[in-house]
Amino acid sequence: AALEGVVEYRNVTFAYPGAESPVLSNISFTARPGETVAIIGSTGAGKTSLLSLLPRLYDIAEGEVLLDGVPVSDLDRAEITKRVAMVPQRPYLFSGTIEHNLRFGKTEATDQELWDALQIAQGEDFVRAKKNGLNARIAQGGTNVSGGQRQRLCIARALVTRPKVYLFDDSFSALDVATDARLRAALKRTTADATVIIVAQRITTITDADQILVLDNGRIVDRGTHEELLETSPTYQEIVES
Ligand code: DUT
Ligand code: MG
Repeated sequence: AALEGVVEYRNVTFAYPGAESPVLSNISFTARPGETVAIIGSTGAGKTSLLSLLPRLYDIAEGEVLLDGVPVSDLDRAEITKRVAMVPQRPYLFSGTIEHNLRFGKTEATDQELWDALQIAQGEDFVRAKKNGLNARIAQGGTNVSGGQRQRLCIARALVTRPKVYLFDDSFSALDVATDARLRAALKRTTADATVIIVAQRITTITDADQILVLDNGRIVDRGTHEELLETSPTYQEIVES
């Protein structure tokens, strides 16, 4: 089983180039196909930094990030992006049509696949409402769509690539509670066999995760399910109550 999408971080310590102290220290966890691992923690805790190491946006000095048992430092980025889709915290759209934006990275997708992805991402209605549909134009940086629409288009873009691993960096924060719930229910069906790592602010987004990692100041201070952490983790309790 070479291409399943097993993610393993093994004792990872990471500092940004030129920085004196690490932003992540001794991070270890495994996320397997069919599992959702959630990462929660205050702003600046290192959540985005942690995700960015899998698609090799940065190389690490200590420890290992493994994809299906292979250190990502031994894989080229094109190989990684075939298996791993990351929806960034600040989703980026470029000047062009909605279709161009959705096909980015997967040019051979059919229109039906684009509409299916939009339906799951709860973006179908607003694209259908546009006069030109998939051919409607997006301005540079996506300034002519709302923040929530931008997030949904970037989620749809990730779905189109049919990855083994999904990384969602706070991808649901601009959505209202009802849309967030619908989107996650649809995603859950679609990503049932995939590995999902999700950074979230809203606790309801992650209560059903198989494992929650509580990140504080670059370290995993607690881990477990929602129920376990409610019992054992003061840091988690603080987050839940805030
Ligand atoms: N940092 C840098 N350089 C970068 C990005 C971040 O030095 O290019 C620092 C800022 C911060 C730490 O790394 O002290 C962790 O940042 P990160 O963005 O990983 O934190 P977060 O948990 O994702 O914060 P937020 O909830 O605000 O997204
Ligand atoms: Mg972040």
